[in-house]
Amino acid sequence: MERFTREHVRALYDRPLFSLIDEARAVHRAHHDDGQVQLCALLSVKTGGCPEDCAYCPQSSHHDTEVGAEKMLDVGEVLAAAARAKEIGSTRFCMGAAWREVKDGPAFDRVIEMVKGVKAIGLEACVTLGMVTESQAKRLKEAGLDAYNHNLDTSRDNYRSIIKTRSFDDRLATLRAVRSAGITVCSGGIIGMGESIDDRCEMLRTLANLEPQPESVPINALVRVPGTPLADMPPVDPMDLVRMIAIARILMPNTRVRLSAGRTDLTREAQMMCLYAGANSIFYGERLLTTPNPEKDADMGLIREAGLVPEPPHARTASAPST
Ligand code: SAM
Ligand code: DTB
Ligand code: SF4
Repeated sequence: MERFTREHVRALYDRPLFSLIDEARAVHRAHHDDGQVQLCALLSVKTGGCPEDCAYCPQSSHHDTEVGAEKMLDVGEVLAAAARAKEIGSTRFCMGAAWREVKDGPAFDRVIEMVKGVKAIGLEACVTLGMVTESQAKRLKEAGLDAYNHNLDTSRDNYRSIIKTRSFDDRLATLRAVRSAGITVCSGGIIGMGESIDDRCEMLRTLANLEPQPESVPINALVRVPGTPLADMPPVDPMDLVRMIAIARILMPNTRVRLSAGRTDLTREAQMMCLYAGANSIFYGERLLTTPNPEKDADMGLIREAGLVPEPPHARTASAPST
């Protein structure tokens, strides 16, 4: 039996905004230190040339964007970026590769070295590498990996209108492999791709019905990149983002909800509202994977004005779930 029904989630979406935020806020305060925000750094370790056809993505070889296929970074370059991320206050370092799936061999071996190096620097390590098998996930776990990011992106019904080269079930299978290897799961999605409200609710419902629930859920607003099929989508209404975050918070009380891509298009006030509604993590540092993120000084200002502090390293005790 699934824990949350379609109707349950849709009823949350249709609630008056302030009532929804009030509930999200209460859940947030009951389960988290509401004065802290997690800062995560992102680095693209293998950019562009991806065989998948994800309509939103500038790195797909199916779209003609300014992002070309690049060589994989060296371990040294990645660790220098990780050290800098730590210096400016990030506690988690997430490395992305424009791969459909992990293939055993030298490139994967290099990722393993990157994970070990990031852990040695004293950061949480996260990777997002496309599909993985259980044995590959076990190798990542042995290297010390804390989290694997693999987004559902949209609802099952809407999936094929966004991605044709893989299925929603492929996505779920990778999440299972990651979970059974003992790595924490980071999975979320994107709004602003032309999806319906029901699609948004269904995406959150699938995430919330996972057992156990993901330790972190990134909520991205589409970054509209010229050359992608979704380049001309209308901008996301910031209040829709607030609603998504509030619902994620209510459905997944212990989860880290990350206000992810798209912040450069949001006002300071809209971002604050997202943090108020239950987001307790952001990507921090001037770049996401291939697109800009707010300046670090602007983010420090935002955090300070909201009366928050960056989460210190290893704030959670060993007995609490590592998220
Ligand atoms: N190739 C791997 C995969 O797809 O899982 C890892 C990298 S991929 C770039 C990671 C995630 O970035 C995607 O699942 C998607 O949610 C997000 N993403 C990519 N392009 C985006 C865009 N233009 N706007 C918002 N999010 C985006
Ligand atoms: C996630 O949910 N968002 C991040 C991270 N996980 C890997 C990626 C956002 C990418 C935005 C477009 C780009 O910079 O290429
Ligand atoms: Fe490739 Fe990931 Fe971009 Fe899809 S989202 S095209 S799998 S890099």
